[in-house]
Amino acid sequence: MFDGYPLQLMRQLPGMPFALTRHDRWSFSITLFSGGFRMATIDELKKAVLEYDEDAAVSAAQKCVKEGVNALDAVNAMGDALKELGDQFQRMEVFLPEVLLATDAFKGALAILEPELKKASGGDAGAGKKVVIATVKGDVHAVGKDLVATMLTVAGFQVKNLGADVDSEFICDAAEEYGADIIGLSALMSTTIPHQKEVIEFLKAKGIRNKYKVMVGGGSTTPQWAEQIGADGYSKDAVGAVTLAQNLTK
Ligand code: B12
Repeated sequence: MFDGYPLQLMRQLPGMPFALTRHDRWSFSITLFSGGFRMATIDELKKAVLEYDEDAAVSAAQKCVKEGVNALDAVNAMGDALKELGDQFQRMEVFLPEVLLATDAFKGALAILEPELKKASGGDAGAGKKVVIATVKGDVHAVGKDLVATMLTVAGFQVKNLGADVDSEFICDAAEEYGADIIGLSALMSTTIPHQKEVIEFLKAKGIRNKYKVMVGGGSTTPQWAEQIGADGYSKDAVGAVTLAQNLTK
């Protein structure tokens, strides 16, 4: 590549470094460095979610797969986009329909990235242990809980996803029926985290608290809250949830 005239101009475009090489008087070539290239694709994906554009998110996710972008980095970037959108929502710069469309964009792209997440995971961390997971009563936020369910599944756990806005007693009964080792409880609102406590109280009342490890997560929860309600663990994200689940079932 450098066999022509020794003229090499390095340039740095925002997020995309490249080298411009002159071969002879008439010909040049441009090399895009893959790090920057991949970064640009992740940025594209994040932008698509921020702009609640599902088609753009799906095609950016496809590009990520083609370019071998780390699928987890891509998923995390989409999570950041949703959080950013949440801040915009609080400032009343966007409204519920836009946020809802953004979650569709997230889900569409996640479906493309899921097989890559599977490939990247060792696949046997869960060793067939069973998890029942739900977003608690009164809370419809499902994206984070679904992401945790996906990551647990690709790590080899058997996961029964009960959905969102799920009644506390129903969660306990489902855990019994499924023969779960772990109950995962998601709550994103300060008004709904008390239902995490309620599930634990139901387990106690039924005399089955010790049959299960209970892990909690979601925006409004904290490690202190988990301790206060007598949960067995807390994780702030899906990757941590896998490690936590693994530790809880050792
Ligand atoms: C998307 C969204 C919605 C969507 C949900 C669509 C869906 N099907 O999920 C819609 C538009 C429906 C919605 C509605 C509402 N929302 Co909303 N929403 C959001 C938003 C923007 C993003 C949430 C999200 O998906 N994040 C991306 C995922 C990947 O992150 P995550 O959920 O945090 O999950 C990660 C971790 O928390 C953790 N985790 C999650 N669950 C679990 C479980 C376990 C067991 C473990 C271990 C870990 C874990 O791992 C996940 C992956 O890394 C947040 C903003 C924010 N900052 O969170 C507001 C937010 C949560 N919403 C909020 C509010 C107020 C509402 C509404 C009340 C608005 C209204 N006026 O109607 C309603 C609630 C309706 C109801 N009854 O539930 C507030 C909550 C405030 C509070 N602290 O109480 C927030 C924080 C926005 C804000 N800044 O005001 N919302």
